[in-house]
Amino acid sequence: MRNQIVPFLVVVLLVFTFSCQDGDKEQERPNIIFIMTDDHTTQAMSSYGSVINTTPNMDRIAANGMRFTNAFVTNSICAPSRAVILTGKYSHLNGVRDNSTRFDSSQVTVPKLLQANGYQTAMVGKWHLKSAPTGFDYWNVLPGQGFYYNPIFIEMGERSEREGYVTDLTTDYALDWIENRDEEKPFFLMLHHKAPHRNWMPGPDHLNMYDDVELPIPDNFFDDYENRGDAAKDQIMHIDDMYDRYDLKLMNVSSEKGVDKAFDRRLNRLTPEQRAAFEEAYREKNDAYLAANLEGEKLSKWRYQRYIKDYLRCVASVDDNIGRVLHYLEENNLVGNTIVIYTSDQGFYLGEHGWFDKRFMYEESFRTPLLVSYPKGIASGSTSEALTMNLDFGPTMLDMAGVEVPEEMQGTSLKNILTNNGAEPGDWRQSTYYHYVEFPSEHAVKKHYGVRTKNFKLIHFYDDINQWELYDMQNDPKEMKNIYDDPAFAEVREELHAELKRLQREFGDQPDRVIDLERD
Ligand code: SGN
Ligand code: CA
Repeated sequence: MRNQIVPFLVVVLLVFTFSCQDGDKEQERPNIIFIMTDDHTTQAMSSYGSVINTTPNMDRIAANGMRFTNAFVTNSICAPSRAVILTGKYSHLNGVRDNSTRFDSSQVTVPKLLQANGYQTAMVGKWHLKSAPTGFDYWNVLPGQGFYYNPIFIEMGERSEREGYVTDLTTDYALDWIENRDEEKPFFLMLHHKAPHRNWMPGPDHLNMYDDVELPIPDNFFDDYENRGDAAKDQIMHIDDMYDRYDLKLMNVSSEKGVDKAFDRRLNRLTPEQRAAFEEAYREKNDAYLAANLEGEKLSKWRYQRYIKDYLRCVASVDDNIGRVLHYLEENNLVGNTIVIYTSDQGFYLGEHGWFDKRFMYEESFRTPLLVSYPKGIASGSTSEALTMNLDFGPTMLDMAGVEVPEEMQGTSLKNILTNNGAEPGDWRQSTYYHYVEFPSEHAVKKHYGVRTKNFKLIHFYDDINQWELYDMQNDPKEMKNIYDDPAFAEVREELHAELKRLQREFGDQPDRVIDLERD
C-alpha cells in the first residue's frame, strides 16, 4: 500500500508545483469556485457521518478532495463570518462584529487581490454585508436575507424579481456567468446560497421528502442544562421557542405574532401554483397535528420532526444544485483545473441541547463544514484533522492562485496541508480563538470568547455575567459538563487561560477593554 501511495504523492506534488510556476500560461492558474451555504452544519452532511440525511453531491467534493474534520469559525454568525472570509481578519479588525454593521468595502479583500492579479471575479447569492460588493467584475446578490420563493436579486445595482426557487436561481446565475466568461483568464466565483437559513421553506421539488419517515432525535435533545452556566439556560433558541406559522408552517393555526404575520406576507409572494403546491404539501399533516392535541415532550418531538424535515428539504435542494455545478465542470472540461470549496458561514444546532440557531462557541455552531477538491494538487478522499478557521480561507485561495498573502491577514494558508495529504506542518496552530458579541439581541446568546485545543475548550461569558466554562472535548464531546471548578483539571484550566491571553495578544483583541468602554 505504502509503496503505491508514496510515488502517487510525489507525482501529485510535482504536478502541483509545476502548475504554480511563474510564467505559466494564464489559463493554467486554477479557477476557484467557493460555494458557501447559510447555516448548513456538518451533522447534516453524509461525508461527516450524518444519521439524518444524505448529500451525494457534496460527498463527491469530499471524495475528489480533502475533508477537514476540525474547521471552525471565529464568530458564529452570518455577516461577521462573511467579512472574516473576505478580509482574512478577525471581526474586531474588519469592523463587522455583528449582523447590523455595514462592511467597510474599501478594505483589502480576497476578490480585489485576485482581480488585480488577472482573475475574473464574480459573487452570486447571499451577501448580507449592507455595502455593495467590491472587487467583483460581476455581482448579483440577494438583499438582506433574501426570499426563498420569487426572490429579488440586485444585479450590479439593479433590483428585479425572478420567479422560481432561490437555490435554483442562484445556481442559474452562477452557471450563466461561468458560461459567458473570458476563457483566456482564470476565474474566481463566490456562490453563496441563502439556504438552509430560517424559516426553511422547501423548494417545489422537495416538499414531500421525508414524509413517511421519522428522523432520529439527538440524545441530548431534552437537555436540562444542569452542570452548565447561565448562558446555556438563558438563551431563546429552543425548538419550543419556534413560531407555529413562520417556523413550523402550521398554516391552520392562527397567530397575531409579528413574525407569523411576516410569514403570511412571504406566502403572498408565491404564485397561485406555487402556493397551492406549498399548502397542499402541509395540509394533511397539519390537520393531523391539530387533531392529536399534543403536549409536553410529545409536542416538542413533533416540533423537532417538522423543523428537521424542512431544514433537510432545503439542504437537498442545495445538494442537487451543487450536482448541477459539478456536472457543468465535467461537461466543459473544467474539473482538472478548478478548485471547488464547500463550506457554510457557520454550523447550526439540529436539536442538540434542544436548540436551533448558532452563535455559541459550543461545538455544533462553532464548527463549519470544509471540503476542498482540486485534482491537480489534492489527493482524493483525504482528510485533515488540523485545527483550521474560516480566517484561513482567504489566504488559502490567494496562495493556491499564486498571489502573495498580505501581511495584515491573520489566517494561514492551508496549501501545505492540502498538498501534503492533510498532514499538519510542524509549526501548525494548536489552538483556535473565538469571540461573539451580538448581545442583547435575538436568541439572547450572551457575549463570550474562548479558546479550543484538540482536547479542551475554555469559554468566558461576559458583559451582563462573568462566568467561565471548561469542557473536556475527548471525554465529553457534547459539552454536557462544565469542569471549570473541578480540581482535577486545575492545571489544564491555567494552561488554557495563558493560551487565551497569548491568542488575544497575537490577534490584537481586547474584550476586557471593550467591556470597560461599554460601561463608561
Ligand atoms: C434572522 C433570524 C434569526 C437568525 C438571524 C441571523 N430570525 O434574524 O433566527 O439568528 O437571522 O442569521 S428570522 O425571524 O428573521 O428568521 S444569520 O445567518 O444571518 O446570521
Ligand atoms: Ca448563517
